Amino acid sequence: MNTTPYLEIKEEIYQAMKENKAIVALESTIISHGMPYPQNVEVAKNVEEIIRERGAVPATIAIIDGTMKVGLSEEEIEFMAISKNILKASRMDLPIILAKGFNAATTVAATMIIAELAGIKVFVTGGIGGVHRNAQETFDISADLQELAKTNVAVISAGPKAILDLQLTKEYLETFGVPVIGYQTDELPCFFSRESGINVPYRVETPKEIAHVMKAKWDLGLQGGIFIANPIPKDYSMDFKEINKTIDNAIEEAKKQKIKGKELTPFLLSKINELTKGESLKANIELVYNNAKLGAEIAKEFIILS
Ligand code: PSU
Ligand code: MN
Repeated sequence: MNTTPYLEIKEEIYQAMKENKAIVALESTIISHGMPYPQNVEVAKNVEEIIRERGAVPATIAIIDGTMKVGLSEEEIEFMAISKNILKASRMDLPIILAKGFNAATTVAATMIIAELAGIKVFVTGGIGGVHRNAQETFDISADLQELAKTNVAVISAGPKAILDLQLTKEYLETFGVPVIGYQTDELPCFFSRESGINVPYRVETPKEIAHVMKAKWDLGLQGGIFIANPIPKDYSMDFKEINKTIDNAIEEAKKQKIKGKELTPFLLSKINELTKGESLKANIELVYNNAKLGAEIAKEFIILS
């Protein structure tokens, strides 16, 4: 189904929309740049399955040959996972990638834009981008945060990635009026670990409450998203101090190799995976599954309210 020359919604998802079923958007940067092969394909498929098991419809989003695809076939998921020449698309990249007909994985920011164009309100990811450490000098602040400030999609993640400056990320979200909600937690989870030493402004206990927050925000006409921080399950949570040491080493290595801009996050994730001998990847996979479960429940509750 083509709604604009740029957007293509998979038939199954288009049908689900007509039947007012719960739909959950998923990003593709995590597939193409966030995880190594073959775990990336496995995770991309399992996440969809988890969402289906809960009675919602998954919509993995990516750009293929310059078309924004909402919902991918198995072959397309494999293509995004295996192909070496996939770009990483954030807001700034979209016009060029569409005009030139490139292939690109979508970050949180780009996935939010495309989900909103398609009318999808709930989006599940691993961790959002944020204010990088030392951003005072580098100005490296993920466009994900600005997107949360202006695009009406609820984003479920395991918190900002621990490679970031968590306190500055929290301040930035506050300045731009983005509700930050801890799901069954008072502490801001930070991707690999449940703890960070930083409080969340608000805590909620149920998916239904989150759906009410979404409805209240958008009923008021308040522009922008909602950030739901869902802590990684206890069994997989890594020790905050330990993982921080590893992150410091990875950041040091990035500095040495002069890695900057959009290469930085994928570099750090893969370096940390190497340094933890695969432990961090295991955690990353589990937190994504955990977010998918919550996302499906929120999407179902929101359908009831809307
Ligand atoms: N979550 C993961 N792995 C990832 C990302 C999120 O578990 O690779 C991606 C998201 O797509 C996010 C991006 O938008 O990292 C942030 O990149 P940057 O810091 O360059 O904005
Ligand atoms: Mn950046």
